[in-house]
Amino acid sequence: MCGIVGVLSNHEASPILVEALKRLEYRGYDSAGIATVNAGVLDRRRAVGKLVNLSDLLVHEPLPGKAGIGHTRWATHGAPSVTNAHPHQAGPVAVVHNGIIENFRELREELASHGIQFVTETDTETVALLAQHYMQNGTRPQEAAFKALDRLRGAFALAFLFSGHDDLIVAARRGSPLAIGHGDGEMYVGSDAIALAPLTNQISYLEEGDRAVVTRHSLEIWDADGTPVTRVKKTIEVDGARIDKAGHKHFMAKEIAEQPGVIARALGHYLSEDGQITLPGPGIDFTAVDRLTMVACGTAYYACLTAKYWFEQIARMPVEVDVASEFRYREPPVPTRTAALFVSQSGETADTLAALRYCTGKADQILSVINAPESSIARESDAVLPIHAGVEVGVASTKAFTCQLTVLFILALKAAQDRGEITTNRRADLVACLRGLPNIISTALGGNAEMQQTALRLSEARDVLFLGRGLMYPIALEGALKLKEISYIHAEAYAAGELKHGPIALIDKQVPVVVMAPRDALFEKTLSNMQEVMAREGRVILVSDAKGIREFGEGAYATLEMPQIDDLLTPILYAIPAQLLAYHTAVAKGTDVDQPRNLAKSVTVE
Ligand code: HGA
Repeated sequence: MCGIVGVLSNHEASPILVEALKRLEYRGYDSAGIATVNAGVLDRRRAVGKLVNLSDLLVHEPLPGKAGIGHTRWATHGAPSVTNAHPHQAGPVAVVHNGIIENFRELREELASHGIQFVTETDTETVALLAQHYMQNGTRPQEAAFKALDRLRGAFALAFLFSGHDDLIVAARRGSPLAIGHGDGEMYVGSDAIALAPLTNQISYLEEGDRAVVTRHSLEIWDADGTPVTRVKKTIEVDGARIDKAGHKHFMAKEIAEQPGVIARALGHYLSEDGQITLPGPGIDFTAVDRLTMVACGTAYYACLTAKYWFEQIARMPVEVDVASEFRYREPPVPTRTAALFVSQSGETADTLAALRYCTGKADQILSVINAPESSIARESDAVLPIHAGVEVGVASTKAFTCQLTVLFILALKAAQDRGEITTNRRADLVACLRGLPNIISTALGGNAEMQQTALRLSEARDVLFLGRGLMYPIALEGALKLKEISYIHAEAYAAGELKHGPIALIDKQVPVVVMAPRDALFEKTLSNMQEVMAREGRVILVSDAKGIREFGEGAYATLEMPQIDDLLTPILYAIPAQLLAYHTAVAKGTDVDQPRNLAKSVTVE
């Protein structure tokens, strides 16, 4: 959350900053701002709402200067307003920040006791004021910034710019990622390398606790102990996909449509020609562990919940799944011979990273399933399993979810194989089914028009329930989450068997109930729950295969037919209607699909 960028250029900084911020807007769109130094003078422009408002402002009030910093905000402290927008300036210092300064109240009191006044409600302003305070007795900008950094508790990525210094940015990372880009006589700072992609593919990633002093021709870095260090300069793959909707109305639509291709790509990385499972790097030997603990947030958590069924069913392996923000503070015991697995699209999810750190040194193996191979979670894992989904821009995760599921399924299959719990034939069957998945998903995507029709009905509802049993329960949860996220309709998911333990009280003819029920071993049980809903005038939208719909479809308010697939792989397939229903409902309601209110991608704060 919150995107940071900095440039020391030989060209005008404003357009470069705005272009880089466009690629960071997925991190927050409450406000945006930039500051530059021009002929020694520090000045800034800020606007509430999306980046386009800042661009418009810059047309009328240009901001010259070749050195600058920029920010796109997801507010934690203080409402989205111009006053609270970054960069925050205190005299000769401007600061952009991603994270939370946890001791800001205490620091504010201290600064107030020196007669220093605050103009914003943010935690970040404290950093600018502290640096200004330290500069007052003639301390050089770099030292003043470092002294300010010494005082901060919490998580941050920060970039400082100073009046009178048009060849200096001070940057620091603690808890939030920061990358330094090397250009030709130019230097850049960015929350992620993708933001800098059009500028350079030469990147040095700051490590936890690093501080950097950046000029056009130099980069000096000190680690958390204050020791001068060098961080390798890597050539990264430049991905231009971020700002291209490829003819689709929304990034989310594009990313939903990309799923057959990206799943095929993921399969190509994990399955050899002869059907063997090929894990990258050291992989994992499942005979060396007895249990698995999986930790994640949001959609990735539902991917873990699905994987729990797989590991338990086919590998007969005990699995715990937990929400990272609960796990990390509960501090659960981690028994010996436990592998801990962390799932995060961005690889920067603050709570998941903290949970990983809690397990480091306690679990036998730290594994991660991520989309961003250079992320903090990836770098702190013993074995990294990339999902190969490509850049995901839509805030509501789609292709990352199905790619996470694909990789987790392969991992469960590997566990079953290592533990001798699966026959060669069954394993070969499942590998063949996996290979057929991209085609089956393409078929499911072909049902888009029906989804659109059904979504029109959903768009009129105030509340929607999702039901599923077994492997469909996590998909019901994901369906409800997607709908909430982008259409703002209140949606809840329940394990179908739980219905009569409370939620059935909500049923009446105004409440659509989406039932995810392939014709699997649990179908008849779910069928009974559907009957219970219909007996109370609830409107069932049944998502099932041809057989399921033939047997039950009659009394349903609507039916959505899915292709046939092996029961074990139904979650990956049924994720498609969950996504499409939410997408079309949001479009029908006219909400901002790619940038839903209050949300941001890459949750780097607690
Ligand atoms: N605390 C700062 C920055 C918020 C942030 O990093 N969000 O992801 C603010 O509220 O402006």
